[in-house]
Amino acid sequence: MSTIYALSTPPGEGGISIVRLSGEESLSIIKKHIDRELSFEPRKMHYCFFVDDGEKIDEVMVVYLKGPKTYTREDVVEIHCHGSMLSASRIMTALNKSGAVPAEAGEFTKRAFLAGRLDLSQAEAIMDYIGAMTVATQKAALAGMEGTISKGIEDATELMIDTLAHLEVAIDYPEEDIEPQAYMEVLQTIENVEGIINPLIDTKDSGKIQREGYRVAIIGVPNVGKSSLLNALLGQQRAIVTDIAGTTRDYIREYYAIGGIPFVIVDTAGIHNPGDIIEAEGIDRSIAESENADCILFMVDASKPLGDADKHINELVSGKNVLLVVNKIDVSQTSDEIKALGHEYAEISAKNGIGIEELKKALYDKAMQTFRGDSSQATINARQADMLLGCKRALESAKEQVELCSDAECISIDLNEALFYLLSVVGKALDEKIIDRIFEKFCLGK
Ligand SMILES: Nc1nc2c(ncn2[C@@H]2O[C@H](COP(=O)(O)OP(=O)(O)OP(=O)(O)O)[C@@H](O)[C@H]2O)c(=O)[nH]1
Ligand SMILES: [Mg+2]
Repeated sequence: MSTIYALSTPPGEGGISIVRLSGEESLSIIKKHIDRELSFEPRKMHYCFFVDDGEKIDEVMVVYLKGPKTYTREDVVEIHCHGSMLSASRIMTALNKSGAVPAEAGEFTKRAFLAGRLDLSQAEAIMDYIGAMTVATQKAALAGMEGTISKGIEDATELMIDTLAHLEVAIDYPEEDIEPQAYMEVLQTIENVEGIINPLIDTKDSGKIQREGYRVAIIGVPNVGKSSLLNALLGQQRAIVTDIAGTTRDYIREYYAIGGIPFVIVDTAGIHNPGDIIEAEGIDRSIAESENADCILFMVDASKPLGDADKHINELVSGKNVLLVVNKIDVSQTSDEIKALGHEYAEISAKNGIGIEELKKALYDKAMQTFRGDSSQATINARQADMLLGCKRALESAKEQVELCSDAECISIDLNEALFYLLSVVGKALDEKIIDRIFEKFCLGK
C-alpha cells in the first residue's frame, strides 16, 4: 500500500501544524528531508530542520511511531512544523516529490479499519466525536469508540453463527427431518438476537438528535417577535430586530445546547401575504423549515387579536409537534381567542426575558420525549439503523419459516440474510465501494 500524507491539523495560522505520514515508506521518506542524522527512536520527539533539495524549509519536531502500535497499524511519522499554511504545504510538496501520495478524506481511519484496529461502528463513532456539539454527545461517541455497539453485534453474531452451523448439518442430511429441538433452538436464537438489537434500534431517534440536533423552527406572522426570541435563547443579538414587519427575509439557523442536548434553532421570515418575490421566497422557506422541524414554536402576539395569517399558520401546523408561544406578555395577557387554539402554550416576553428559562425547559422536555435513556449512551446512526432494521426483518421472516416448519435451507437463507445485516453494522460484510463512500465523509487528515 502507498505511503500517504495529509495535514492533520486545521488549515490556517496557528501555534503548530502537523503533517502526518502513514505507510511503509514513512521513515525512509522523512530521512531524505532532515538536516541531520537522527536515531528515530519510536515515540520520541526529534528536533531538526525539514529540508528540501538542501534548502531549509522549517524548524520542526518529528516523531516516528512504529507500526503496528499506531492509529493506522502502519509506520507513522508526524512532522510538527510552525502553524503556517505555507510551511505545511511546502513540506507536503516535498513529501510528494519523495514518493508519498496525498491521503483521501478519512484514509487514515480507513486504513485503521482495514487493518482491523477498529470496526466500522467505532470508526463512525470517531467521526461523531469530532463533530460532537455537546459534552453528552461526545460521551456517547466515546462509548461507541470503545465498542459498546460492536460488543452487542459481536454477541449477536456468535449466536447466529452457532445456530446456522446446526442448521447446516440438517441441510447436509436432508433425509433426516429437522428435530423439533432444532426449531426451538432457532426461535430461541432469534429471541436472543432481538433482545440485543432492539435496544440498539431504540437509540435511533436519540442518535439523530445527538448527531444533527433537535430542530426547532420559530414561525409566526411578521413582527410577533421571532427574531427577538432567537436572540433571547442564544443570549446574543444574532438576528436583526426592528419594528418593521418583514425584517427577517431568509431563515437564520443557530446551534444551541440545553442540558447537553444540541438544538438547531431556526428563525424564519414572518408568514403572511408576501409583498414581493423575495419575501415570498422567504415565506416558502419558513414553511419548509416548519415541515422539517422536530418541534415548531408557533408564535403569536398577545397584544393583538389573531389575524387571518395567524389562523392560516395554525392550519399549517395542525397535527405537528407544536408549542404555542405567546409573546409580548409584558404588554397584554393571553386572550381567550389564543387559548381556544387548543395548543399547549408558553407565555413569554422575548424583549424582557420573561418566561425564557421556562421555555427552554419545555423545549428540553420535548426533546427528551424522543430520547430514550441516558443522553450520553452510545446511539446508532442512520446507516446502522438501516442495517439493524434489515436484520430484524430477516429474523421475522425466519421466525415465520420456523412456524411453517419449513426445511432447514429456507430458514437458513433468512438467518444468513440477518447475519449479513449484522456484520454490515461493523463493516464486515460490506462492499469495498460502500466502505469508500462511508470514509469519504471523514475530514481530510483523519
Ligand atoms: N413589548 C414587546 N415587544 C416585543 C417583544 N418581543 C419583540 N418585540 C418587538 O416587536 C418588534 C418585532 O420584533 P422581531 O423580533 O423583529 O419580530 P419578528 O417576528 O422577527 O419579525 P419579522 O422578522 O418581521 O417577521 C420589535 O420592535 C421588538 O422590539 C416583547 O416581548 N414585548
Ligand atoms: Mg425576524
